[in-house]
Amino acid sequence: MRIERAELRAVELPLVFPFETSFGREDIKAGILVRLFASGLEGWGEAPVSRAPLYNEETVGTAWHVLEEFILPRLLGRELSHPQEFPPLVRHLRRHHMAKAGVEAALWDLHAQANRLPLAQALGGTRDWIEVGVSLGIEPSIDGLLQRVEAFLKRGYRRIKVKIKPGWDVQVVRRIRQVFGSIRLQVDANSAYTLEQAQVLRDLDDYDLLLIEQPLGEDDIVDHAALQAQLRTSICLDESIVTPDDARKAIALGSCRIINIKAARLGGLTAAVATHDLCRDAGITVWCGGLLETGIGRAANIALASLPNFTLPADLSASDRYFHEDVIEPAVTLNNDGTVTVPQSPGLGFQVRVKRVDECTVRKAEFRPR
Ligand code: OSB
Ligand code: MG
Repeated sequence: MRIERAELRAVELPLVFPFETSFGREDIKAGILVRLFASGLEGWGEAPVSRAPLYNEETVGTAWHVLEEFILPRLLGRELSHPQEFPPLVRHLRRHHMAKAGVEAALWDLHAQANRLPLAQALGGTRDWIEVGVSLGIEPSIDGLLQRVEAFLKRGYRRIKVKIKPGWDVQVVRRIRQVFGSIRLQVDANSAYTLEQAQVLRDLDDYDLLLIEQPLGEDDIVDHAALQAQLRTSICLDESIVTPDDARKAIALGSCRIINIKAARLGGLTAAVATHDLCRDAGITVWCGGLLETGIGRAANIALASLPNFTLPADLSASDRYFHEDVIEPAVTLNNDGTVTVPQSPGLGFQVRVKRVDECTVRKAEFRPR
């Protein structure tokens, strides 16, 4: 199909409660939505960038710039027969993975619609429902966090992830275990520690965590290998793995036993599936991460998480965990058994509420072949 026209929107959605990690606090979810028009169809994708370069180096501003000046001009007016033809078109552009991933997701949506396939099936997904957990930020007090944990367990979430940083780690995990017993529990440090602080991470070994996510440097795999050798608990890498090849190297070094797969961090769904397959062949556990995406990004994450080697619960919650009002309908809901149903209709499997998207749009532009 020929890509005739593109629309970019920078969006901002207020979060139902602030999300604080070791690198900062977010009150709103920012991002860029990509809408592509081809053969009477429209496809949607999300680049889940933030306003500041805190999780990774990208921002709303950098992604917009690179999309407008470099990525969209490579695509507009071009004839593509499969979304996998897109990554080679932009391979010479270094990094900017979230910007690329937003476009690739819209291409996958178009491709799935054109072939009357649910996106999950187009990607090789096999599950009708996925197990999900909730990711909870740093709170002003441990009691406040315990109340959140209780509320989400009551709603049926199958595992809890809590953000940690020095001073908000062992005592937090100890209290959660005391109050909630043997729930499935994991922690995410977002690079808040150094190898010199390994003792505190070793102390976490007593709490039977599913994993410790990205304890050390955001680009490190060497110190993580040294740390993994000292820990019983599995290290899971997030920030450090930005290409399938990074996964191969981290596995070879023994830097982790688990990998968090995010299509946006890896530059698109194609690279995410490749990383999933590589980890399956290496016997490495993977699960699907999230970046507080709007319903558009989350719909793609649901489809991705339906692939067979995603064996731990995804960081993927119902719409109401993030927003009062999502940009898709129906909203994502949690089943009573702590799962989310994978839609069976073509494409994303959700309707984009363009009116709601309009309300959230803070910048908009349209692009045609030059
Ligand atoms: O490190 O996994 C992370 C959100 C923003 C930035 C980084 C991370 C996260 C999450 C959120 O943990 C998971 C979700 O989307 O529910
Ligand atoms: Mg993480």
